[in-house]
Amino acid sequence: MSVPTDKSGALDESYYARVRDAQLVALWRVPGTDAPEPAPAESPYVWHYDELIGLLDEAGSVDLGGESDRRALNATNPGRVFGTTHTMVAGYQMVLPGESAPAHRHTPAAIRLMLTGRGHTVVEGEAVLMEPGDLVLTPGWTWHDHRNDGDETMVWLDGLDVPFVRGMNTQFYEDFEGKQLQPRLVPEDASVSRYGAGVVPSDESATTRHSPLTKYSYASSLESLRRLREVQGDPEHGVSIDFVNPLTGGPVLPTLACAMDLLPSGRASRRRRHTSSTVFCTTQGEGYSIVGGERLDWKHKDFFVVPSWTWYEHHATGDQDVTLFSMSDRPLLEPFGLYREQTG
Ligand code: GTQ
Ligand code: FE2
Repeated sequence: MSVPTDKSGALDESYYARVRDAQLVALWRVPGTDAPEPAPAESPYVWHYDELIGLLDEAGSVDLGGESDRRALNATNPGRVFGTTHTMVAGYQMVLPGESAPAHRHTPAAIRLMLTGRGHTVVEGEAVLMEPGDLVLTPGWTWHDHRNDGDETMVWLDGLDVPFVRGMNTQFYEDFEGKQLQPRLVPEDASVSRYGAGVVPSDESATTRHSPLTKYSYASSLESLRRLREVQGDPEHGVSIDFVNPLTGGPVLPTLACAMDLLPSGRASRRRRHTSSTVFCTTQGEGYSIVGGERLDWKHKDFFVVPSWTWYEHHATGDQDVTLFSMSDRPLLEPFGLYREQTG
């Protein structure tokens, strides 16, 4: 605003009180109105599996009797009341041998990254076998239940777009009739048979906003990363793959994108930042990341958050090559021209 030089005096507090009483705010007093770039409230943070498994175990021997029939501990960013970022929530879920979590559906979409044990998630009648490192999708408004039919405790990483969906006032939820497990309608891993080999059935077009492939197995992710590393001549900063909808090449879910990085032992990733926020989970190896100037040490099964527009880089320090799974909210930004990234 150009200010003529003959203006004098100032507004007093009674003016601002009257503005407030009229349900208004003076733009010239709104913090951040002229901020040149984002300054997220969220902090970098790491959650360690070895520390948290004790807390999950304690909840394993009691009746939870609460709002959810899921034994899950959601990670709260130190800069927030709820949510690991402003758009996503991540956390560990535990299902004991013989236990199940009854079917329900909700508009928030979820991914599962299997960490220990073996069992099934059933999605819209398709039972999907989950083994460590596997990525399983339970897209928004699809019926899903979980069952541990093995003899080891199952723990996986849940990742959901709940803060985004609630922020848009669009959360809907419903229990499956009788709060039971849903019937199995197609053969086990049917979507892997149809879409899991880099080919798709002829004449099939996308009918949903999410990937029709329910599971991306760790064995095939590792194999893709190995081949990519070889064909790219073992690049200094490792290699990365995006999990995609095989019918569109787009992200696995309309709100969440998933990827996996391979960082060879002793190497470091490029330094980068982007307007999307990211949750990383270590699927193999150990190392540390520098996120917004803070060092976060991690090993197998630990997860950490990189807030939006925050510089980060990863270092693989152990003898083993590192694989890092990640989920991000990038699909929420790209359609609106809000995705930006920098490397350097
Ligand atoms: O397993 O269905 O962490 O509905 C949060 C909401 C897990 C689930 C969460 C959920 C689930
Ligand atoms: Fe759910």
